[in-house]
Amino acid sequence: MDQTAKRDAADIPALDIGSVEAIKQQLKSYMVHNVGVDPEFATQRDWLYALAHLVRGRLSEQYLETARAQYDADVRRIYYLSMEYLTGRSLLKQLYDLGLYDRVAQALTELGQSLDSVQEFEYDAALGNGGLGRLAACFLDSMATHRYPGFGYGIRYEFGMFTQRVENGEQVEHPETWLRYGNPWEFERPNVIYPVRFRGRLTHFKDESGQSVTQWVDTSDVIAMAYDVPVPGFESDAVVKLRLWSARATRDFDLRYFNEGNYIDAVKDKTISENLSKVLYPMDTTLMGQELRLMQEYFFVSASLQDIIARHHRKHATLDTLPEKVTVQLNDTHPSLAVPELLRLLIDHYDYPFDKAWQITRGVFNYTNHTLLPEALETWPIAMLEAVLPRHLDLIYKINHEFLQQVKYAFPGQPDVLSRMSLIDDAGRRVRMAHLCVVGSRKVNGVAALHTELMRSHVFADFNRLDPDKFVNVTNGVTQRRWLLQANRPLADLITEVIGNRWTTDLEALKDLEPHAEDAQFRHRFAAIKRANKQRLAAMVQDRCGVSFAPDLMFDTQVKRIHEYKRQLLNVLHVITLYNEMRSGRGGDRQPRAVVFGGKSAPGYFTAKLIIRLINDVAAVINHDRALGGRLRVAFIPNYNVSAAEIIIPGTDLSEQISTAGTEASGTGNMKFALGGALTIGTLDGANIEIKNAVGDDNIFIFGKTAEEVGDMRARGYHPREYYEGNASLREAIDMIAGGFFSADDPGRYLPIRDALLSGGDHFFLLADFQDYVDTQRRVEEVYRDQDQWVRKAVLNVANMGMFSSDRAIHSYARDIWNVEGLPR
Ligand code: B1N
Repeated sequence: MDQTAKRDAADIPALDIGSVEAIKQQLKSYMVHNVGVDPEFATQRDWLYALAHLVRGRLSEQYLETARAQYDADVRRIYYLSMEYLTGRSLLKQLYDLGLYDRVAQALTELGQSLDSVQEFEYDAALGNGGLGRLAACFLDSMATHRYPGFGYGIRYEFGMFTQRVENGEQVEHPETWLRYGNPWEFERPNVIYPVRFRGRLTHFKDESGQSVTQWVDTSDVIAMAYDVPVPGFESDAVVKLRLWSARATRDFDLRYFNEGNYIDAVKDKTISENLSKVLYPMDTTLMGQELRLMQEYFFVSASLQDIIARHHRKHATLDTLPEKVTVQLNDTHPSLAVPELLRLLIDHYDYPFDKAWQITRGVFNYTNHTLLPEALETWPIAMLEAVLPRHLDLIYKINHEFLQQVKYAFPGQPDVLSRMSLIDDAGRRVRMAHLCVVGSRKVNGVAALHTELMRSHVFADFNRLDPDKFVNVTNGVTQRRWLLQANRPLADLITEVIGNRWTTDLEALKDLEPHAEDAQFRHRFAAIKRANKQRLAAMVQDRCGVSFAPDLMFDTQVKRIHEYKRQLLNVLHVITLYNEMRSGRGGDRQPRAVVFGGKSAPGYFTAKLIIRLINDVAAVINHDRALGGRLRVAFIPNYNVSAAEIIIPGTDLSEQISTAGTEASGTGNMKFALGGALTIGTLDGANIEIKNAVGDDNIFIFGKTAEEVGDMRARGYHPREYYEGNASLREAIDMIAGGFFSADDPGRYLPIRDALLSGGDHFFLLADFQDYVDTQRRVEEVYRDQDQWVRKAVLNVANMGMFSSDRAIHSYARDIWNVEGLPR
């Protein structure tokens, strides 16, 4: 090739999408060339695919530019390792990011289509359970927007989070076939493949120089194949790559069996190895110690590290510089095997001695802890690790030996400290993955101030004494592009009209709204937008639940995973109390309200499923009680997911954030609601505390025991029965549930709920917080009745959400943990 030809090939061609006319031409061309359909007969879904392919083409241009710039500058790269990415739909996001929204909407209109209806055909990418997965999606958006050299790794699950249907009031799980029509955003990379090894055995021998060498042999291998999804930033021209691994059977494996002539068994075994990326485990903060899950975790970690090393080698001959050029963020302990895996690669494949390899490894990783709930802390049985990953277990023992030497030196004569800090549990049967992460990481962070404090003082107290600088806080955040600009366009437009659009990339700018809280004209427009959003939510409730919500009701919402610690049951107890007061006229004149619930339960979580059923039973009784005259309505919206959240959150007046203090690490829904102009009723838990500090005590409704008080009660002995016996309305509500008032067809259905509260010990202190909650709900009503005052507070909430942007979170990871700078916007 001569120089001119080379230069020509190096030019990145640009799609012409500069005008409505050009976009129309491109769309028709994509319809013919990529979708293979006559534009005249194309369906709405066909238009979605033509459009998505066009947008993907533009993203690819930007990605290549981004990648070239990063390669040339030899930047320090940030790798985010997460088992979950809860992206939702992407079309509108990409159009906003690329500044194409208006032009594309116009082009579609001129083609006789509508962007609004076409975009509905996109499936939600639900490769995550809840907050942890959604946080990962927000972080990729913020990294791209602020031009950080970020890169995400995960698993391309064929079945993401299940679809929830409600049948006879009960959750029923249905598989989510989101790939049925293909994923138009991804690039399949059949040539980006790595072997991932499992099982086998270890052999030990001495090499020529007398060094002892361990070899891992006779393994069964699976191939990891890459799919790349470009994630654009907002008006930044930068793109972050999300690389998702899919499991394939090795060729070798196929050949062996095919040659033996056992066709059926060969295909069967092939299916078994391809099962690795089949399904997302639908569990949020509760674990299931299944071998397949362990294998998934190792599968994506091993492929990702091999890929990271390959990319490093394109520019650097040695791995000595890995800590300087690479930083890896572990999203909880799910990718914790990355620590022994990098160690293994350095020792077994690149001939580093243990000490040097361990030094490099420790310089690369950081770990984010997302929960302190004991049932969610990962530990794996040693016997399972020995069978599935014998070499890693061997290295974990070596790491532990080294580490405990250091502990002995730091805390002489304290054997109890040694056993508390060990990577192996007291019984010697399980590996503590969180300890492995802490020992293998440069920085460890919690996700809200209280959570980090509890992490330092409780679960990692010994580690904190050993190395206090290791522990830092980075409070979570959410992207204002999705949760305000996209999900609440009318409010976004009003804000921009009044204070300009700087808030889209610097949320602190919202502070300029504060004076407008005193402007009656502004409040009036703000309230009108809320009302329209409530009508949109009411239409969804009508459609999905067949329940009508009048827009002057106060819309009171609790949407999140169903879990005892999140205390949906406390909300139900309040709803029943309100019902009793309304129908007896006992409580005086009450503010009419519509209570919205939504969320999925882990399929095997008996109590959570029973709570869903109770909500639906209570809703049926209340909604059919004509004596109420529509003053109280209750709906459980099935299949809560990102797309549903985009409608539910902006249409809410009151946000329920009522977890037992000390249990919700951060919460991120709390931030989305406040950003959408809802007021919060909440406990002093997770990021609620920081929201309270930001908006001021007068603009939030706080109730309940503090984390410290909860701790004291637990230590001193807690007696839920005393609350039951001492509180008539609480007793009435519980007795109605337990006595079959809401389940006439099966009066004993909810006895397990009464037992969990009374004889079971009420682990989450619902009864202790009940009266304060009910009283605080009264205060909410009083404020709501004074709409002027309510709207003023709502405006002040929005104005003070600046710090809850995922941009702020990412800047703080970059400064305090990663030591990287974004390229200028
Ligand atoms: O992570 C979110 C926090 O805002 C929430 O408070 C927290 O509950 C959530 C095992 C988890 N913690 N742990 C998980 C998810 C899946 C799984 O298999 C645990 N999710 C959270 C973001 O920081």
